[in-house]
Amino acid sequence: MHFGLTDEQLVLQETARRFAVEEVAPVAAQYDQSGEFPRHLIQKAWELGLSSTAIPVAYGGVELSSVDTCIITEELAWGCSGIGTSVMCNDLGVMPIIIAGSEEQKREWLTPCTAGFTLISFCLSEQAAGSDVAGLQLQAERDGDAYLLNGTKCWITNGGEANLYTVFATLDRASRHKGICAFVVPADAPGISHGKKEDKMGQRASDTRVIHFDGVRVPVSQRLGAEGEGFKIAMRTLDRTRPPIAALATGIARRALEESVEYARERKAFGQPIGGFQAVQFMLADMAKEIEASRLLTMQSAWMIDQGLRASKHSSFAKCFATDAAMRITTDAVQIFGGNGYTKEYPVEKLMRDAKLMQIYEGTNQVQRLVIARELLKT
Ligand code: COS
Repeated sequence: MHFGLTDEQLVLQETARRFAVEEVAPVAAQYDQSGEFPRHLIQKAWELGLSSTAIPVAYGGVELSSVDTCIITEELAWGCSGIGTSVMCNDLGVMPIIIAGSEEQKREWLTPCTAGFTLISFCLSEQAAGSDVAGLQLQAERDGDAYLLNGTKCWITNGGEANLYTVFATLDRASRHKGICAFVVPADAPGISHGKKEDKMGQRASDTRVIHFDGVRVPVSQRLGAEGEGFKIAMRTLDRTRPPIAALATGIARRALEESVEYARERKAFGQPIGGFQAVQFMLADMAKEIEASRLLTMQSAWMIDQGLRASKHSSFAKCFATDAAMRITTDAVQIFGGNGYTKEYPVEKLMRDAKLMQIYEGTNQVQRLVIARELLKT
């Protein structure tokens, strides 16, 4: 066992870090305030090979390992997790095709994603089916050699910007998870429309929308896997995409610690830098300790995925631990900054708002505990 990065991984980390420091961090507050989507930056990340990282070389992709992807996402989130989420959303979007697509489907749908800048969204959640995926209601009705999709998806990252969607719909709601199918659907298919960009508390640069499907005709050839396999495709996707979410949280937390250390060195109270007081030192020490633990859990789960091992429990360990840690760490960062921390003049209130989403998306942390407990209790 060794914990070092390879020379290639160090280069990758340096590329992502330079992009985060030079291009993302300087504009993070601006996009947070305006809520605009920084499309040119997302495109730049794609051009640097920092997006759609899981697409195999056979289809023109960079085919990075899960560990590599986590190295990138931590750096991007250090700069801005809203922008990081928008960049990494492509891997979530394409994962069902990588996992369940036939050779022909992969050639047809993955190759264009590497030939030119493409955004892909994962359309799973619905207003009444966020945690309860088996309860989703988007209807897929067989119509000759196609399916007609009707219904609405919610909280879709990059929803209004994407060129392609992977969509989960049910043939029969009463069948719960056994009725769900996965489809790949171009965003310009007739019958697709989207709502306004959600006005979110944090990660405001990322585009989050409702997507309506009104009689959208999807050829049978665009179904991924067999009828009824959609639920398992979604679960296997999330097993693979939760470690990068943990890495995003680690990036937010690392930024909060770095800002806090700098502030604790400079800010004076009672005649000395506040870093001289145990009250602040203990908070900094706990932050640093939790960041290390977050990264170790993240990398372990990513490594398991790279070894082809089933990583549901470990992905949930990482996602749950790292995102809860990021919430605590960013809250403590605001505390260390005191009154200044509560203002938009300083960067830590944004980190705290951004961290909150990490405990909710890609499966709430309550769902992660459910996954862990079920794995522990299964016979
Ligand atoms: N990989 C492969 N198969 C899996 C699996 C996984 N990770 N997890 C579950 N399954 C299988 C089960 O083995 C079961 O198979 P059988 O029908 O062959 O027995 C089937 O899928 C149903 O599983 P389960 O009974 O656990 O389903 P539930 O309806 O109880 O749901 C949770 C389980 C809550 C864990 C699931 O709905 C979930 O992850 N929800 C959160 C969704 C989420 O993360 N949303 C975010 C969207 S992206 S921002």
